[in-house]
Amino acid sequence: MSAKQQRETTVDAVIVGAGFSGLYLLHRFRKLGLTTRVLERGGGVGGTWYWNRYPGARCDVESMQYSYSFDEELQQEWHWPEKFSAQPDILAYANHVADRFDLRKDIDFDVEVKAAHFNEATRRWRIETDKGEKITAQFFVMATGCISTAQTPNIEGLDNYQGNTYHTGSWPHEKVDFTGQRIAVIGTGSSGIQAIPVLAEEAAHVTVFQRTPNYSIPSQNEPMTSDYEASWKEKYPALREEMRYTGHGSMKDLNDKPAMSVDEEERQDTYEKRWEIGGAGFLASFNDLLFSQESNDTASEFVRNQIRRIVKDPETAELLAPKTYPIGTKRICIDSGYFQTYNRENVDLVDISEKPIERITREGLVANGREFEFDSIVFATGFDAMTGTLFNVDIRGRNDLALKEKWYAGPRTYLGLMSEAFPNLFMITGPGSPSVKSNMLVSIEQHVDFVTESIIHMREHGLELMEPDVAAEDDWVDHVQEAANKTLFPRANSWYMGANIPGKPRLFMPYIGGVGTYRRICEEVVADNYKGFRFEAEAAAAAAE
Ligand code: NA7
Repeated sequence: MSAKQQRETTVDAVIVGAGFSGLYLLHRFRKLGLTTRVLERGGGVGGTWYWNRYPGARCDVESMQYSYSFDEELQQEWHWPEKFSAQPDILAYANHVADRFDLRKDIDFDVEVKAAHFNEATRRWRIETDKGEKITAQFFVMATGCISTAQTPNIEGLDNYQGNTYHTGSWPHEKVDFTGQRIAVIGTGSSGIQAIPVLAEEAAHVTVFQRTPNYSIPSQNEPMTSDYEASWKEKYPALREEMRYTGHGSMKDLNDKPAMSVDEEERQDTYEKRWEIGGAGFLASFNDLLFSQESNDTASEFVRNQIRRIVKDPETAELLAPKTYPIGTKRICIDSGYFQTYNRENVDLVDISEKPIERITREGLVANGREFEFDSIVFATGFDAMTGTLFNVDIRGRNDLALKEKWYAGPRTYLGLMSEAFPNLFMITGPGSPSVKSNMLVSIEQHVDFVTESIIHMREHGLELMEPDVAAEDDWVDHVQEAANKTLFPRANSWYMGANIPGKPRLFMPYIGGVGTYRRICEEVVADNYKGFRFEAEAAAAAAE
């Protein structure tokens, strides 16, 4: 009998995904004595960092902050080679964590979950995999990440193309050699912006197809210095605790002044300094950049002027300068020499903002009435974010209600953790939680701790099922929208708004009220006897009543 066949098919918990959420969940569930199976679509751990192996892939949060805090020895012993880590280093870290805590033995790789149905009679989830295995579990956790379903646009003729195609979000494991090739890159979000400078160094020619230009700030990445590392490690527990109550779950040094409260000289000076420091801290230059259009305009114009300064060809510079949405309302990009790349002889920019790519041909593609030939096409076209991966599984709760059906007009959750009619289904960093508007590691740890402690609470009180109240959920859904509507975020056609996926409801999916504020709300919910959640006693206990 193979090791896999010996695995139990009735367990306390099934976790989908072995990224940073799934790994930490498994660690905590095990300590609790829960029998747990983790089912992972990929061939290894690491989630996002397993799939996104494109050249130049790098985290846009500093590694001293984008790492686990739950184990003091781990955070003291691990060494990050750079300030902003490259994908291979983050993947190595995920593998180290899996080995260090001996997690692999409860993870099945190369297994895709197809369906999960809640059975009201048995009060258990029945989970079905693509291998035909059926597993019964009391708790079912979707730890599938927020941006894990890669999206290739449905362009006519794609199947006829004779060259190679790649998607940044599902990159081959072996090195792709682009030497001497003419390549197209479609998409200029974070992935395109990171990949283009590296591809341009290798390929004979790169043509970038841009639908919407992005604001990007230099990362000013550098090798980790021992002083900087020590400054974090000396005070790690205290700094981590401070991060948990910040706006975004990271230390950004927010200037507490509004942009228009200072004169033009101070404003420009502030932006200059932040640009020199680099990274997403640029958006913390003033405290109202994401709330006031007037203030935002000054930051947007500063970045446009930086682009005009860097890019030598004025026409290209103008095309690269975003003008149709406020800075920060589409995810800010962090780059290493992106705009400078357009000064290279072997890089061209094609603006497709007016007319989409017409079709893909055997040799290349047609855009703006012009035919291009390419050896390879790289799709850096993003993801069906926040809900896409949840909907890929046929999740059904009470009365056979499909999650996709319940959420047809947009996600409905309480705290981004659970949805009414789906008892004991937890989502890690689900829609309606700070998730992608935060340092993911901080939000992941908070959700994993919340879920684990909820299960401890249930066990201590003889409770079997946990589920939000409809009223609490409705209020939370409204609150998520109210918080978004106080900001400039709804003004952009971003993936936060579902706008990149044809037919997806247009509404802001993450909770923008702040990581610290959200955490306090969760703490109050628990302190108030899990206000907004209802529980059902274990069946035997209920029958005895
Ligand atoms: P993004 O940020 O969604 O970027 C995708 C890019 O692809 C963006 O420029 C899109 O233009 C473009 N796109 C998407 N579909 C098309 C079509 N059909 N034609 C032309 N261009 C298209 O994804 P990334 O992978 O870069 O980044 C995702 C997140 O990963 C990132 O925010 C970080 O959190 C890490 P659009 O702007 O929609 O006009």
